[in-house]
Amino acid sequence: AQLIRREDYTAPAYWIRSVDLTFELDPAKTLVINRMQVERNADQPAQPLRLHGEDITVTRVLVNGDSVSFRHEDGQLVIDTLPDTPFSLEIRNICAPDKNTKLSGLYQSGGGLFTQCEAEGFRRITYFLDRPDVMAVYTVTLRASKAAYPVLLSNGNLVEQGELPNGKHFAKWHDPFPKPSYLFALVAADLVAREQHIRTRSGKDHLLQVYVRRGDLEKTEHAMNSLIASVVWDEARFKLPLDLERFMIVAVGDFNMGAMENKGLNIFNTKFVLATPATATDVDYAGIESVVGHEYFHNWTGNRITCRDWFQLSLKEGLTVFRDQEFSMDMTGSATARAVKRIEDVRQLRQIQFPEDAGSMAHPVRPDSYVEINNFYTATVYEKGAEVVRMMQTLVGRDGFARGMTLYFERFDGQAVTCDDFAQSIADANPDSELARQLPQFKRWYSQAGTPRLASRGRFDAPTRTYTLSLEQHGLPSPGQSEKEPYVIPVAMGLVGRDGRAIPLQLEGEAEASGTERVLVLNQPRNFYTFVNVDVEPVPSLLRGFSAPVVLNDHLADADLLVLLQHDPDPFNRWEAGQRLALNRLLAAIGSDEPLVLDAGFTDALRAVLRHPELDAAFKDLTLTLPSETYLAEQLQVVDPQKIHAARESMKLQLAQALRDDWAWAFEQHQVAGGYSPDAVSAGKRSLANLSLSMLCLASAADGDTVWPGRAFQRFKDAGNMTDRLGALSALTGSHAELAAPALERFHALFKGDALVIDKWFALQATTPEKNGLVFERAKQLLKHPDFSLKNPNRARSLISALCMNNPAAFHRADGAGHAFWADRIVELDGINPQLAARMARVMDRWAALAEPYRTSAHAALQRVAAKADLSNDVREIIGRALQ
Ligand code: HT7
Ligand code: ZN
Repeated sequence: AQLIRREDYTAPAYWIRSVDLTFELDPAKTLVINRMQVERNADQPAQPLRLHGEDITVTRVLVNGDSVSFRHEDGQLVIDTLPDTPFSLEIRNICAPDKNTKLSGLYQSGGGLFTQCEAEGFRRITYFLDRPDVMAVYTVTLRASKAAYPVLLSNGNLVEQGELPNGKHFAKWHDPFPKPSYLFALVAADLVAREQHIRTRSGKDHLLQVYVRRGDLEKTEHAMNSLIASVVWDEARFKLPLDLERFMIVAVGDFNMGAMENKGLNIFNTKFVLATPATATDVDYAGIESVVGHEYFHNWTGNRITCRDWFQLSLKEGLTVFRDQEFSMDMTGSATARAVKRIEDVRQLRQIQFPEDAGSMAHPVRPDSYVEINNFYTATVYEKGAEVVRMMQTLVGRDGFARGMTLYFERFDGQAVTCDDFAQSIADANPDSELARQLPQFKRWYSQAGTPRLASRGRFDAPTRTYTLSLEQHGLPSPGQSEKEPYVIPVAMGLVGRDGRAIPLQLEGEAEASGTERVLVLNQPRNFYTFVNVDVEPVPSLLRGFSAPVVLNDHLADADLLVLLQHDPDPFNRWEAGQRLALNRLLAAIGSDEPLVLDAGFTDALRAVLRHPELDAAFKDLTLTLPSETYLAEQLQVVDPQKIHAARESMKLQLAQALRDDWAWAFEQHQVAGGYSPDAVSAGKRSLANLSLSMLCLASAADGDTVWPGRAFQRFKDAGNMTDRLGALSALTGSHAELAAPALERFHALFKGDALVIDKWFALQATTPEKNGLVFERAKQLLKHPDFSLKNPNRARSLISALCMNNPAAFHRADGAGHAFWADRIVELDGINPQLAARMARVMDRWAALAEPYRTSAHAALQRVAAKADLSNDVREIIGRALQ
C-alpha cells in the first residue's frame, strides 16, 4: 500500500469541465455512460491522462467520437495519446451495486440504489479524476424500472422526466454548480417524501424534501423542522442563503457514517432522520438536529468552497462541526443550556479525541500522510479541528469571526482551497487581532499532533495586594514528531473570591480594572501575569468554557475546587470542578490497594448541586455523572481497566447510597408532564430523573430492596416516550436487577422490526456495566441472534463497537477472550466492509498502555489480525500503526 504525502501535492494534469452521465440502473449490472469535456492543465507538463477506477469494468473509450487505445496501470485507466485542445471523452463501464458490500460507490440497500462518493467512491462508479480539486458541472440521466425504482434523484434541479418502453422511466437532473466528484449522488428507490415550501429572507422560494421508505413518513417531522431551522440560522448568523431551488434529504438504512452532504441531495443514515417520541430518545432528537444542520451547513463550508486535497479535510469538517455546535447552542435558547451543550461537546472531545492524540493514530488536524483517507475522518480532524476554529473566534471575537467568514467567501467561492487560506482570511479581516499578530505560530495547531499540557501556579502576595499567575505549556511527543514548538493558547479566565465574589481584573500596567473575565494569550513556553489590587487570595478559574483543547493542571486543592463548584460564574468550570473532585478520588483509589471510601465533603457538595434551587436539571445531571472509564484511562500511564471499573462502580454505589433520599426527591421533582417535546429544559429533566432512577436501583440492589426496581419496571411499561422507557430499562440492566431480563424481552417484542430501536436493544446489553463476565457472555450470545448482522453498519456498531469501545471492563478481560473476540470480528468484517472494520480496529490504538495481562493478549490479537494475508489497506494501516 502506498503512503500519500501532503508535500507531494501537484495540481492535476487535466481539468474535467463538465460531465454528462447516463445510468441504466440494474442491481446486478448497471451501465454507466460517462461523457466528459476535458482539457489539459497548461500549468503542468504534457503527460498521459490517468483516470481513477476501482471494481468497475470498462467497455469502450472514445475521444472526440473516435475509439482510442488505453491501458491499465496501478489501478488507473491510462490514455497516452490525446489532443492538445479541449476534447470530449466518452467512457462506458459496468458496475454491480448488489455485490458492493463496502457501501462506497453505488450500492443496494433495502431494495433501493444509493451512492456514497466521499472520499473516493466515485471511482467505483465510473472512471474519473476522482480528486477534490477537479470540479465539473454535472448533468445526470437515470433510467430504471418504474415499479422497482419509482423515485429517481440526483444533484441539482430536475430538468426532464418521462416514460420509457418496457416499464422503465427516466429522470434528468442538472446541477449548475461546479463540484468535485465526491459530492455526486444518485438515489433510485421506492420512497415517499415530506415536503415543505419555504421563502427565505432574500425572498426566494425553495422546496425542501425528506425522502424515506413508505411507512416512515410520520417519523420525519423533526428532521424537516431541523432543516428549516438550519436554513434560517445560516442566513441569520453568517448571511449564507440556500442557493438551490430544491434541497433533498434521503434516509438509507445501510450507511457507513452519519450522513453525506452531496450537493442538494444529502444522503443520511436513517438514525439521523427518523424519530418519533415512542422510538427515539432526547439524545437522538438532538443528534438529528445537529447532523441535519451539519450537512446543510456544508453547502457553503465544503461544497461552495471545497478542499484542494484530502489533507485539508478539516477545512470543511472542523469548520462545519464548529458551525453545527454553534447552531445547536443557539437553538437551546438559554445561557445555561448553551453551557450544557458546550460541556457535552468537550466531554466528547476528551472521550474520543484526547485518547486519539495519545495513541498510535495521533496525527495533526491537517495530517501529513495517509495510506487510506477513510482512516482520517477522525475526531482530530473533526472535533479538534472545530476547537481550532473556535479558538480563532475567541481571538478575534464573534463579529470579527463573521467578518473573516465573509472575506473567506469573497476570496474563494467556487474554489478548492487549503486550511492556510481559511486562517489567512480570518486574520486578514481582523488585522489588529492577536490572531493576525501571531498567525504563523497559531497555525501550529494545524501541524502539531498531541494534546498540549498547560500548568498553572498562582502566588498571592498580601503586602503588595498582587496575584501572579504563571502559565506554562509543553507538547508531548507523538508519532513522527518528537519535539513540539509552543502554541498560541487563548486562556479565558477569572478570579473568584472564597466568598464567591467575581474579582475585578487589573493587570500590572493597566490604569484601572476592567471586567471580571478576560482572555490571556499564552505564546511562550512560560508567561507570567500579575494582577494588582487583589485584596484576598483568590481561586483562579482558568480555561473557562474550555477555551483551548489542552490538558490543564491548575494545582488546585480540594478546598479551591469546592469554591469553584459552588460559585464559579462560568458554568463550564463549575462542572469541571465537580468532575475534578471525583477524578482526584477515583485516581487515588485506582493507584492504591485501599478501598475507596467517599468523604462527606464530597457527597455534601454533590448533594448541594442536586438540591440547588436555581441550577438547571441538565447541568445537575452532567455534574452528578462521574467521569467515564475511558476518560479515567486517559489520565493514567498504565491502564488497568478492571481497577478503573471497580473504583468507578464503587464510587457510583456509594453516591447512590449516600444521596438516596436526594435521588428520590430529584426523581419525583423532575417528572415532565404533558406531551413529549425534545426541548432542552424537558430533556434535562428527563435525564436527571433517569439518572436518579438508576442510582436508586443501584442502591436497592446493594440492599436487596425491590421497591425501586419494581417502580422502574412499571415506568418501563408505562413510559410515554423512548427516553423514559430506555432510561427505566437501563436502570434495571445497570443494576443487574432480576426484572431486567423480562423487561428486555418485552422491549424486543414491542419493537420487533424497527431497526433503529432494535439497535438500542443490542447496544444497551453490550454496554451494561460488567459483572462477573456476564455481559461479555451475553454479547457473544447476541452474535448468534437472528436479528444480528455484520453487514448493516448500525447493527454491527450496536453490538461490536458498543462492547469493544464503550465497555472497557467487559472487553479487556484477564483471559484475553475479549481481545480474541475483537480479532475474529475485525477479520470477518474486513471481508465485507473494510472501512467499518478499520474504524472498529481503532479500539486498540492505546493497547501499549494496558497493564498486564491485558497488554500481552491485546498484542497477540493485533498480531493475529496483521497475519491475515488479504487484509484491506484500511485495516492494515490501523493495525500497522498500532504495532509500530
Ligand atoms: N463529509 C461526510 C463524510 C462521510 C464519509 C466519509 C467517508 C466514508 C463515508 C462517509 N460518509 C460520510 C460526512 C460529514 O462529515 O458531513
Ligand atoms: Zn462534515
